[in-house]
Amino acid sequence: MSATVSPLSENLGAIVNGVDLREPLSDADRRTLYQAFLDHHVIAIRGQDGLTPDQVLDLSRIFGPELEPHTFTEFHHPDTPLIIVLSNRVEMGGKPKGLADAGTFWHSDVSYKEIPAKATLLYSVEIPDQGGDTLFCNLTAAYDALPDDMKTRLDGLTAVHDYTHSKRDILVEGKVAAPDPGTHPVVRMHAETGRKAIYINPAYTTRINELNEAESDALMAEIFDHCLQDQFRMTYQWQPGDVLAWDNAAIMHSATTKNLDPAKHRTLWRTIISGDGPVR
Ligand SMILES: O=C(O)CCC(=O)C(=O)O
Ligand SMILES: [Fe+2]
Repeated sequence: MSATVSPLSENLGAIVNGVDLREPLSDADRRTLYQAFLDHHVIAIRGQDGLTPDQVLDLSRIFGPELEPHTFTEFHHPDTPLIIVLSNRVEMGGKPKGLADAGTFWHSDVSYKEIPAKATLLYSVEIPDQGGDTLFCNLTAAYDALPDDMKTRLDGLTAVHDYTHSKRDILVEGKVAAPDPGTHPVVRMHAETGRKAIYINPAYTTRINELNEAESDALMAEIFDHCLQDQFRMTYQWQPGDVLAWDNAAIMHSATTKNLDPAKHRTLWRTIISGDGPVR
């Protein structure tokens, strides 16, 4: 048995079949998974119930050598700080089992830091029969589809990404200290594929540095309207035992867990694969 790759939707993503992640992966399968990640930006491997935390960490390292713990220590997996638990379950005594509403806005993971996350991996432990989809937007295709004059206009612009833009509630509760904002190019060049992608997002990007505030707001609104058209979008419907890995240099995503019925339980494990330097 060896890995095969087929498209997940017209606009982005791929399904990888023919792998059993409970068994050691061959080098050839690891390469196939990584190439599918570069080519399709989001990859899904289904039917992988019963993975251990170590297996999830090993799998995450296909996408980069360094994993990083989430800033929010409260929901680290009991076995390892490199896995954070996302869950709307509440344990006996009222203690939440995980982070209940991570990323319920369009964002690219950790873009607010000088060195953002290269990739993110989610492993679904339990999934409700309805709701809790994750939404994706292909920022590489959105860049390619821009008119040439807009590409020229964006060339050389930089923008500020600030954690406090969308996370004010957590900060007010005093649970985390705000990292210093990051500054990145508005259009980034993928370190491995050389493809360009738009790299601003509604959750964290506060300002295009080279423009005045009104111009910056107007240009960002125009770009977000362009990106969020149906032709660049994919909705991922989870099943238990799914592994999803995505390339934060090529897509943005949004959780929909704010709309989840509290009687329906959703629990995932999440790892963050570190970037290897500033965004270019
Ligand atoms: O729970 C989800 O659907 C996605 C959460 C998210 O944004 C993330 O894990 O980076
Ligand atoms: Fe996210």
